[in-house]
Amino acid sequence: SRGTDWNSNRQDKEKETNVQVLLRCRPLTDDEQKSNVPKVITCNDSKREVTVASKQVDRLFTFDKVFGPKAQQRSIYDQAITPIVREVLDGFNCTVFAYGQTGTGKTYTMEGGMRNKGGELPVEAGIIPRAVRQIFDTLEAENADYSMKVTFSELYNEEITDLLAPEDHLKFTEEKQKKPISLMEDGKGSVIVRGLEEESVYSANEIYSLLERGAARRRTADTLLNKRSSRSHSIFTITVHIKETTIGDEELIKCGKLNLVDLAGSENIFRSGAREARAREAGEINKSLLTLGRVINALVEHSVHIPYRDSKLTRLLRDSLGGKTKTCIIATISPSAHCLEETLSTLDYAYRAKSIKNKPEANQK
Ligand code: ADP
Ligand code: ZZD
Repeated sequence: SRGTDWNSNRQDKEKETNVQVLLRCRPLTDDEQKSNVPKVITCNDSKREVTVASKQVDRLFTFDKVFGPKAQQRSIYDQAITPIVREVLDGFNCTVFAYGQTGTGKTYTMEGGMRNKGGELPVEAGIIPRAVRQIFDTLEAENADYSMKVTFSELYNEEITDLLAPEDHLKFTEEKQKKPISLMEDGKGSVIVRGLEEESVYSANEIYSLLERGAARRRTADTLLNKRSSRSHSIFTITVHIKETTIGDEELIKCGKLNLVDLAGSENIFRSGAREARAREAGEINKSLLTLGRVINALVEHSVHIPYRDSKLTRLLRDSLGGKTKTCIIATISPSAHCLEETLSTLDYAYRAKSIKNKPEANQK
């Protein structure tokens, strides 16, 4: 009947949530400070506003959260990511993207820096190590019966590299490690990556050693090819299965997944005219980043056709954009006047993404 239709329709609507968009502005570097580089960005964290001073008119943007240059790694994590990780442990899929020009702090935000070794996390630890810690701390505190898997991969030039591939796969030429990784549809509309090492992990320290392996492998790839890291996307995924004991004898398994994605530098798209032509010639066009922009535009404009299938990144993260995953985008910018043009394009891009709606749904087996 019409009554029930209206009812289910309303329930559907209630489940919709917008993609959360956060803005982070890094401080001026020591060098920038020494050479008195002018700042064009003012952040008002409590009002969630960022203002850009430009030649003619100032522009003001509001985001779901704004983190100015003084914001510490810990406060970003506590305010923005803690609730997301809680959702993962409640059986949701969640994705956090870092988007911005190279040098604005994407990797600092997602991974952070490691200053000291040993038990405690360094103050500069980013989202990945902190999420790992929160997940283990929570599961241990709840005395949960769980299993966990992680993958860490890099997407460069439409090819996926496994950053966790075992050593012996790497002793041979690059060809050998590249070959087996491919994307497959699983029949239920999701995409799976075939040939990616899925490591079962039992402690936070075990994950940290894997991260170390991945970071080292990436550094090797970087020295072999200049600028590779700014043109590649890195994707770290944790999957947790939690056994629920219900009052009856039924056994429920909650499954949550967290994707942490450090995107290629956004300067690799939105080029115009001659720069675009030159970039094309140099093979610098980043198909995945371009398609991500097109997917966002198509979703914002409610287009009939969303071009997910046009790149590996958008196939992999399809569910994070308009699907059942809860998604958060962290846009990173520099305060410097020298970056004004790129900063405005990042802010416009991020602002558009705010209107994308997802319909998060918990997984249950
Ligand atoms: P991206 O990944 O966007 O290319 P990085 O994360 O490599 O940028 O950051 C560029 C530099 O700026 C690094 O030296 C990093 O440590 C520093 N940096 C970035 N964001 C911050 C921040 N919020 N506070 C202090 N240093 C930062
Ligand atoms: N950003 C650093 C890695 C880099 O670019 O090399 S920081 C965190 C997440 C994913 C991969 C690495 C890390 C990182 C790290 C540093 C050095 C050796 C291993 C891992 C890190 C930082 C703080 C706590 C845990 C891991």
